[in-house]
Amino acid sequence: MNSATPARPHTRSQALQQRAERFFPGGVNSPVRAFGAVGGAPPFVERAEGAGLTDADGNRYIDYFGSWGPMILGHAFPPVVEAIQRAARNSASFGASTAAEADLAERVVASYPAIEKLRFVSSGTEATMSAIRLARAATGRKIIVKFEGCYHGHSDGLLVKAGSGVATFGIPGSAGVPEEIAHLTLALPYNDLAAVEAAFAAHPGAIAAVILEPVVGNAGCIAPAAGYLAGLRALTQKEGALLIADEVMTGFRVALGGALELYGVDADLVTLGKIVGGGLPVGVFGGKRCFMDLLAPLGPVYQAGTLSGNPLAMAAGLATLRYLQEHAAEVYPQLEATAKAVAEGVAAEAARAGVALILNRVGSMWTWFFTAGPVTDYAQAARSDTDAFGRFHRAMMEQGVWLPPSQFEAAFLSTAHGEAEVATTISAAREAFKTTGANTSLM
Ligand code: HOZ
Repeated sequence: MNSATPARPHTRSQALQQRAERFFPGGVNSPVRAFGAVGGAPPFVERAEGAGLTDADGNRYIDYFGSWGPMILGHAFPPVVEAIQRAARNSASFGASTAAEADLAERVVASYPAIEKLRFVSSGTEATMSAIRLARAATGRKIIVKFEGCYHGHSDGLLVKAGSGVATFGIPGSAGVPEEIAHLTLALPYNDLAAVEAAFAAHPGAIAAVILEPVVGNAGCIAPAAGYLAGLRALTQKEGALLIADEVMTGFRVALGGALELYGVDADLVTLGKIVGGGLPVGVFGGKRCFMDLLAPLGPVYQAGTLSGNPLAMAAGLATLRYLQEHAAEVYPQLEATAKAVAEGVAAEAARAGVALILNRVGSMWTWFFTAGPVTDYAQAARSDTDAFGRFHRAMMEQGVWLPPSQFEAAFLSTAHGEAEVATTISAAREAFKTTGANTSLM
């Protein structure tokens, strides 16, 4: 922030936060919203349109977290708004099947050859939890391999060495998860195929599945090394374990067919969420028919949900996927160009200011890590200067640029972000690097 710039008012947001603290632990309904890792009062959002958020004090922000991923077409995208309004006129929920469920499933399957059959649920957590249950039932095995810094929602077995808020707040797993359950999860370093080979050798015939974010978003953005995903695919096939690609964050984001399309790999099960619901609560787990048909009522694996396939959520998802699929040839190159311009533009400002910063980017998701080293796994990400990130975050917020409030979360943008947003963001970063420090590490 320029020293001449008056501080933005935050009184309404602060009052709303105090009120919220009476009702919600930490004043929030999801921990990462509390800004605990970056400091500063979290603004309360009043409305959003396109690339912009407006808070309760009337401050405007360029949004680089996009509801943590779903808002790929920008906020209040008219076809999505109209689809929700049309659906709501017919009632918000039936608890019975509608044609829209198969309409949306058709679009998911069209972009994901790995998915032959699927189930809609209401969150990514439900999707990954159900995929794990299915993998255990299909293999008759108990152990799950995950990777340090990957976050697959908050079900008991998947919180071990997790990313996102678990990494942000430095929580070593979670209280309340019985050891017996945590011991069934092996957390290995990401991008290290030899570690996975060693795990299979140490637990012969006991590993049910390997689950990963094929591009990590929840330790900050980390891309898979060349050959890593194909190596995991070959290894799981050889060992009779299932490969679960958790594309809740990357699905319809890094390409229409997500990371599986981008890197040309297959998986046994895939989980999706965020974009597939167009901003409403939707998760998906799907994959090979032989596994999916183990689910009740066809098979013995139980999974259910009153609001699964909710008509409003299906309508929002359909409007979003229809637009993405019909305009893919323009949308994805545009997202790539805009993300490249803003991510590299800010990195260049850091270099000019002498600030050590590593940019990791895959399409329209990226992270500026405040570290000098490369970041290819969680251990390297964790070496980042999180205090410096916090100062940068606060300086950007004061200039109207809302980044995800943690070093261990990916930034996203939408088709509504354009040259004006890019230019404003780069000049805000220039100011932020000036006022928050100009050495190899910010202050
Ligand atoms: N997967 C999202 C963060 N990486 C979820 C956001 C939240 O935890 O609220």
